[in-house]
Amino acid sequence: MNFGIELVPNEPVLKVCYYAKKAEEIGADFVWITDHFNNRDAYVTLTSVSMSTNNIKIGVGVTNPYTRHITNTASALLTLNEISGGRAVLGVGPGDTVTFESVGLSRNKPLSAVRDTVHSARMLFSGRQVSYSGSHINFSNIRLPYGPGEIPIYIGAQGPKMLEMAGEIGDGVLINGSHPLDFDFAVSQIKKGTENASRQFDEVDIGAYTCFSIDPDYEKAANAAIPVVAFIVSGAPDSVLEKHNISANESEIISNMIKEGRFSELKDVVTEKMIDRFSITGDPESCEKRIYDLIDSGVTQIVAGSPLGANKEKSFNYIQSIIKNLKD
Ligand code: F42
Repeated sequence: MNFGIELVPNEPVLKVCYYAKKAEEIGADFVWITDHFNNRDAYVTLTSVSMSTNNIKIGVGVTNPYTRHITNTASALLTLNEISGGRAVLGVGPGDTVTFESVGLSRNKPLSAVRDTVHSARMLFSGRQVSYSGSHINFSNIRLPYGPGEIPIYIGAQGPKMLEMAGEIGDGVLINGSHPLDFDFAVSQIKKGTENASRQFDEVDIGAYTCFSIDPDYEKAANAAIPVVAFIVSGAPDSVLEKHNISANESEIISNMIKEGRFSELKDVVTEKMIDRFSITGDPESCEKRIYDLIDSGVTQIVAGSPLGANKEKSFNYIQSIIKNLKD
């Protein structure tokens, strides 16, 4: 069982490094740094994180095939692997459409783009001279001489086809979800993928990339989770809303509030049920119970993501005892 901490570089890099060091100290196995161009750069942050830590695996969680070419991504990962002593991990997904739209990028053929990325990254990581011809990625006679690097590749996935493909070709999968209902389906899709590719199911590390908010005082934990849950509900596809019995109308109201910047009003429309379905929120005991529910659903890596808690510093202490119980 692995435990990861997601850190979003929307605050100064040195602060992110401080929390990454804390993640290592409390026994986490992975620190995942998100990749959005409107936050601080993921690889600059990862480089700094690698210099501030010693053992924890450090992953980009997740990059995409559209804003960065695979040759740049592979070069960054091999460099990170070199300076971190072999701790680099590549997470790749189809990317976030909202940020793409603002720079005129379209998420063309996402499935093939992610598949090409995984295959060509493995070739580039080999350090040999390689060529690749896919439907999204093409290059010839490229050699990254600072390889080889044994760099695991995780796929960020929600959709049925992406999940199945992650089972076929991923070393791991990162699923944005916090509730067992999301994982029953996801795990069966991943299993289908491993069977298609004649792989063992336990070759794939199944990560729950959760919205996590821990505090002995439920109200405080919930208040910290509300903005993140609001973003998740507003961006969730109809199928996901239906699964959790939340109407498209409720989602639209939240979406409009976010667009209009009415953040202080979100607490009136984000319900306790939404918080329950789209986050792990509550006191340490109930958060720990939710983690065990996810493990029962087949999850093998819990990633505690934003906001972590009402008080980030204290959250690490609560998470530490959960990790200790998990590992004992
Ligand atoms: N996105 C970011 O930009 N930055 C991050 O840091 C980030 C972190 C992250 C962590 C975990 C995680 O699960 C997701 C994360 N994301 C992040 C979001 C991620 O990049 C994706 O947006 C998210 O995972 C949603 O992906 P999805 O699996 O739902 O895939 C979408 C594209 C989808 O529609 N998938 C369909 C499916 O069934 O899986 C497949 C669609 C399909 O078949 N497309 C065809 C094809 O060939 O690709 C083309 C169809 C056509 O149009 O012709």
